[in-house]
Formats: sequence, C-alpha cells, structure tokens
Amino acid sequence: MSIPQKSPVRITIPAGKTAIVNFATNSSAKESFRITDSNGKEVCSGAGTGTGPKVQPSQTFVAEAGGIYKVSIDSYDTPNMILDSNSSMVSNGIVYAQSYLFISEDASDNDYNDTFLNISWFQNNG
Ligand SMILES: [Ca+2]
Repeated sequence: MSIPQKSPVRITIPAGKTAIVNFATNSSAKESFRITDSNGKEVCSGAGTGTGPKVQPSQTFVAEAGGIYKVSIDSYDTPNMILDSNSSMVSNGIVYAQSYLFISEDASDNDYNDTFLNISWFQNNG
C-alpha cells in the first residue's frame, strides 16, 4: 500500500552508483522533476508536457555523495502529490539493483497519472 505524500520525497542511493532516470508525462500542463543530494545540489532534472503518456528523454547520474536524495515533482511551481514504491533485487545478500517508481497527481481528480518517474541504480556498472 502506498500513501499519498506531498512532493518532495526522499530516497537513498549508495555512493558511486549510476542511476538511470526515466520520466513520462500524461498531462497538458508542464510537469517537472528535480533530484537533489544531501547538500542540496541538483544532480538531475527534467521537464515536459504531453499525454499518451509522453515519454521524456532518459537521463543518468552518478550518486557521488551517496545517501539521501530528495525527489521533487512539480507542475509549474506547485508540488504534486506522489504515490511511490521501491523494490530491490537481492541475491546472496547483494543488492544488484534497486528501483524507485513514482506516479503523481498535479491537480484534484486523483487519477495519479500526470507523471511517471522511475529511478533505478545498479550495483555493477561498466
Ligand atoms: Ca490528475
């Protein structure tokens, strides 16, 4: 069960890991996301408009500092409400990958389809 929470939300990524970020919109309004590290430094952001859903360009970033990251999803400057999930792939005690999925609501109809944001990191890169 996922409880709606107001943007921003917190996630953790280990230091040195590369994260792949996929973003899609399903709205005629401008939707944006922003990921910042524990020092408030922006590590990844994107914005777009479009329905379908409309897949926006994928991005990657390296979790230099590691630890806690803050994920904001906004429509114009208004924070979205977010439903989130988080799953890990673990084998023999090693986390080989972890994936965070967010869907968001930018208004009041609570269909939670205005954005889709997936942030996944992998243990072994290269
Ligand atoms: Ca909506």
